Amino acid sequence: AARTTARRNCGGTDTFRKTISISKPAGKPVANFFAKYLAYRAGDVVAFTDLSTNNPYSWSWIITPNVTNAHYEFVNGTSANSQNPEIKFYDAGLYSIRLEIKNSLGSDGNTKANYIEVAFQCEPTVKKVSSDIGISHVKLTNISKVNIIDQYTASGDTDFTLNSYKNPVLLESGGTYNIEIERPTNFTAMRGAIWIDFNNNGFFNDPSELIIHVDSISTKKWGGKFTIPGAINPGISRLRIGVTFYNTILYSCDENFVGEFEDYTISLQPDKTGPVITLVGADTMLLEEGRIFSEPGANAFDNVDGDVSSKLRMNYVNLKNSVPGLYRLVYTVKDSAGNESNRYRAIKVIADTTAPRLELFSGDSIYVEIFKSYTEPGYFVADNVSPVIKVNVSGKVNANKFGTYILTYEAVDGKGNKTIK
Ligand SMILES: [Ca+2]
Ligand SMILES: [Ca+2]
Ligand SMILES: [Ca+2]
Ligand SMILES: [Ca+2]
Repeated sequence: AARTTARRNCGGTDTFRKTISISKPAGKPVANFFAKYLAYRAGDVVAFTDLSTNNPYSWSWIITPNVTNAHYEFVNGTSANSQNPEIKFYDAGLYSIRLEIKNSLGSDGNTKANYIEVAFQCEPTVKKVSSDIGISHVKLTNISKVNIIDQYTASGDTDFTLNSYKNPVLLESGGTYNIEIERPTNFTAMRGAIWIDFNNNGFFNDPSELIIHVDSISTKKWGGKFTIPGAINPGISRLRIGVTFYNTILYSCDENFVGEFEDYTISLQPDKTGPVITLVGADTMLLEEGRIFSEPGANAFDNVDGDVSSKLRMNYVNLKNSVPGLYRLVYTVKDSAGNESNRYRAIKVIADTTAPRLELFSGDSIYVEIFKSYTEPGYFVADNVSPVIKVNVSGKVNANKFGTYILTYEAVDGKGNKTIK
């Protein structure tokens, strides 16, 4: 513990204690780092995370573009000597990133060549804006009907707007999504289109990048379903929505006569989401000792593969119906991309409370002729748990004397549950 005395300007004295742990590095530092995404647009900010080991105390970041006049800047209060810098890339190109670090035992450097890819982002323009030929609401839902974009804007207030820059919306390969676009009025028929830059090059004219187009929209709402292809360039990309007058051409990147454009920042990724498992019946089920568990089943639904219930595997973890206790049933399923999901059901085996089943042969009443000897007709007995049940028969029959005689049959299982007849 360090003891420090601090003096204040006003003349008073404060004493405080502070515990500082000082550890020696285990060895020379090893430089490493990463950025969450590798493909960006000119003007995007890239956050780098230091992954170096052995406690470096100094960091130096060296950025080398593959073309001249590619500009970048350390932003958000970071510098070339920050541990986790944020860099804004102004120009298209490939950027090699080198991190040099030091600790008291030595130094290390790590270069990732052409690590960050920055593409020029084409943007459209519109000569005339109109609130009728505009976009006032964008709703994007995933296969589970969860809204992943639900954005209200003024209709036709600007020709081009970039939305949701801070929180890119995740769109996964193979995933099916539904998009609905709205405008406040429908005086004029308009033309609408939606594009996604799947190969992440800043343009929307590559094969299958026009995901939805409607030539004449006379309603307030339009849109539809689309699926993200398997061939994508993973990273931060754009979804673009554009509208114009119905009988004019809609240009995703050039000058349009009338209309409105909105971009949404998206994160294009392979399928990383496992199926959702839904249990039929309760999460915890009671099972009486000795009874056979009847599995009510489960369903599994994947964001890409859809219904994968037939691929569900079930595994009882040491379920013993003869031993009261808590057991677990594990449901496991994998989607076609190999993402695995698990879900559990608890099975509580409770003590035997069921009395034995006892059936008397020849029914409950028997008539015996006087002076004929009485022969016990017998009985059937069984229990849900105990294998052998002893039956005590009490009472006597005197066949030499008229009368009614009562015999009592008592069957008891191993837990003391009784059946008396
Ligand atoms: Ca708008
Ligand atoms: Ca493209
Ligand atoms: Ca999946
Ligand atoms: Ca029993």
